[in-house]
Amino acid sequence: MNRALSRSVVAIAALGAASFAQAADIKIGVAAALTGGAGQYGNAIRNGFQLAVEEINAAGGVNGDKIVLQIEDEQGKKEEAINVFKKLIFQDRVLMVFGPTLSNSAQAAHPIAQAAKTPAFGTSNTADGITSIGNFVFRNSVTEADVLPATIKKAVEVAGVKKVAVLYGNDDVFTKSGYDNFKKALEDLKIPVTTTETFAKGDVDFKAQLTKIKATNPDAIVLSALVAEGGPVMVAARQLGIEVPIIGGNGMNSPRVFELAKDRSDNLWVGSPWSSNNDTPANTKFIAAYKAKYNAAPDQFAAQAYDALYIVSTALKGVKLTNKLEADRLALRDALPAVKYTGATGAFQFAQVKDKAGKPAGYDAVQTPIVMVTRGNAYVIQK
Ligand code: MET
Repeated sequence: MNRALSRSVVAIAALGAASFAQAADIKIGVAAALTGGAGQYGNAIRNGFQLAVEEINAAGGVNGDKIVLQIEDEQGKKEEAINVFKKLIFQDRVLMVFGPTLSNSAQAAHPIAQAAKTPAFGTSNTADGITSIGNFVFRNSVTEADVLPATIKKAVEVAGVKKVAVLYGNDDVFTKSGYDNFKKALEDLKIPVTTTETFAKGDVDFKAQLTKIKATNPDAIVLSALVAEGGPVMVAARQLGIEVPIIGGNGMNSPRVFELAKDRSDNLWVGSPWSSNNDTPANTKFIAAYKAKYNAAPDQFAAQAYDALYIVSTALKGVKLTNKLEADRLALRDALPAVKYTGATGAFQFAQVKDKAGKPAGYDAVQTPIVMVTRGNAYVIQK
């Protein structure tokens, strides 16, 4: 039952009683890439949300109200993300929308939420500029700008990387932003680039680029890719006898790498606030609950979605919902920035960013990344 309807039914039942406290549903939208090349990420995200909503509702919901998730597949395509956002916001009249999975789609869909004064909350978007869209846009995914310098620095310290080749996807908002941030981090650390090569979404043959890269004899390959292309890049590099570390961005932090690259998946460096080896009480509880429910290990994307729903439910506990959608959306927006929460991904808080004109806009995550290296089909923390 939707909120408006359930309230009025209760009102009739109460027969004019002065006050009544009756549970209502809080409808929240989730736009995730459940199919297509980004499906690996989107399914982990959906699982994280579903686990969190079960736990939150079992523990009494939000001040007695139950959260109901409406989950839609945006297929990792920006046109679909726009359609799904419109449907959730205008037709289903959800309180807020999580997602979409890719920054490429968020850049297209979040302006719709901003214009409709509906909170949009990314849990996996890491490209620059997403939260600059406006003050209804939030994310708890840590940006490439924050993670990549830490990853490169660690690889330089530990693996003695002195010069690198760069390979990136030049037709996607996230892979392009990863490239921009890698470039800046390399300049800051005065690491020379031997060559810069590109590929496009859907490419399957990377031999030409990797052959050029091999000829420049780099100490590492810096790779800004989504896993659908990044997994095959790793296989092709190792097949060509390139054994140097591969330094990846957020797209390469997915167990899908192990499915795609199998025994060619070692020596991949990534950074993230979340690690399966981080044995804090909140993370240990999350991993055990996830395994019990799905009979599979969670990943970073599941962890971020799981924490994101707790962040929103923490904000909602301080909000008096009025059943007037516009007011409730604004009240949630106003309550979110102050939330501090320690979950599976560690201690979290928001920081406000500016828009292109320098005016205060949306909210990014403040979290410390951990650097990890793949070994034997696992991400191992690199101290
Ligand atoms: N971080 C990616 C993006 O912003 C999406 C998740 S897959 C790494 O597009």
